[in-house]
Amino acid sequence: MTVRFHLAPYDAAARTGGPAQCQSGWRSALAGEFECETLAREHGPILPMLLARDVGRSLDARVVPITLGGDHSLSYFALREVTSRLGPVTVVHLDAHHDAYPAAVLNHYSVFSIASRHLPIRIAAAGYRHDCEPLPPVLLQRVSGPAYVSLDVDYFSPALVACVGDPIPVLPDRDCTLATFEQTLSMIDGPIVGADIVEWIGDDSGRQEIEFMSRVVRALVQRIGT
Ligand SMILES: [Mn+2]
Repeated sequence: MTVRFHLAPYDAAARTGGPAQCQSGWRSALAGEFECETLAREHGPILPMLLARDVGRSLDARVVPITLGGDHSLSYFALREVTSRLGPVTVVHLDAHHDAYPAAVLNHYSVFSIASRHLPIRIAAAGYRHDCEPLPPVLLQRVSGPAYVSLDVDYFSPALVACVGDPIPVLPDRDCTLATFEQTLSMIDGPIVGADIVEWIGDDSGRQEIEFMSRVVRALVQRIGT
């Protein structure tokens, strides 16, 4: 096994609650096929620290950690473990939002302004379309060297993934689909050393959306394994 999932039902750094309600959604999407460590939501404020510990253990075991959120602030804790062990990485960030608002505190919309200030990362983004110059659904340039994939599921068209806190319609001729996600993965030349899939309110999802997320997970695992 080359990957290990870390299920982190946490949304205390989100503007509205929701992404902590994801455990049954993720379990259905993983369909018992993949190794998954689940943290208890009741851990509350220390859950991000426990996630960091577990991600660190996976990295030490030479396993690629994939965090299943939970809100986007969790990416900071995973990235801190990844960069402290492996050095600089390119974060391939797929999201409808840039999540880099300047803020004094770490939360789900400031995560990449804080991470860029404190961690050795550079960001290669696709899919942004809210409160900024829109970006195409696929990376514009190839990524070399170690990469970390951070996928906020509101990257996808709300027609595909509706159970998110702040769905943003896709722009005409710029649909964000499984195909554009896979094309973005194919733009990564180096190894994927870690990943997260966040901001999914999976417990509210119906069968179709769960099956879609299952395909997203498989596409990511397949790319990591190659
Ligand atoms: Mn987002």
